[in-house]
Amino acid sequence: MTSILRSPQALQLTLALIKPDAVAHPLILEAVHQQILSNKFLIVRMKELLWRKEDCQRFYQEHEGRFFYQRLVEFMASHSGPIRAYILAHKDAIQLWRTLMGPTRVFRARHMAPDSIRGSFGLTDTRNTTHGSDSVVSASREIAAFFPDFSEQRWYEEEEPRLRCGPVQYSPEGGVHRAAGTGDPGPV
Ligand code: 3AN
Repeated sequence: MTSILRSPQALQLTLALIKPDAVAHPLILEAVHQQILSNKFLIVRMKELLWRKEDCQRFYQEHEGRFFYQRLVEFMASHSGPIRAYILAHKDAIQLWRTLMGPTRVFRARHMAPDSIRGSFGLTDTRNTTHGSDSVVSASREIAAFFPDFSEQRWYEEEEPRLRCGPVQYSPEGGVHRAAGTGDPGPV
């Protein structure tokens, strides 16, 4: 695996997913997007996609054999509708996004973190609105699974220093942040 040199101050990346039930609901989708913006994440990439069953199986491989695995894979696959994937950057992206999501189990989320995303919008333990990477290693693997053309190494060399030092512009049309005033046409 390629090792990536990061300065101590570097922005951290995480993969965030909005699950099909929430993407299908425009008000929930917008509320989650606004939470991302109001918590000062930088949206590095964003896309909506239909997920093939084989991709879901690979992604959730670590849960194979658990009682909820089949249900989870079926739910995330394309017949439930599109999912939205984000690469988010923040100094503490992984932990911050997981805190905003709240606990995995919805009854816990409702009781222990009622204002969290899952506490507010989660329907069941499977339909729990969002996903977030749980470590730096998972984040790299999950980002590569959803954004195969994205080079983390190149991003840390070229985009991260400009985004970290600012100024940064948010484009509501594209739904992503860019370093401002560089003439950068944006990610390719
Ligand atoms: P998280 O998404 O909070 O990191 P993981 O990675 O342990 O949780 O689980 C992946 C997904 O599997 C969860 N988002 C949830 O939909 C489902 N899941 C996990 N644990 C359970 C459970 N005990 N019952 C039902 N579904 C579960």
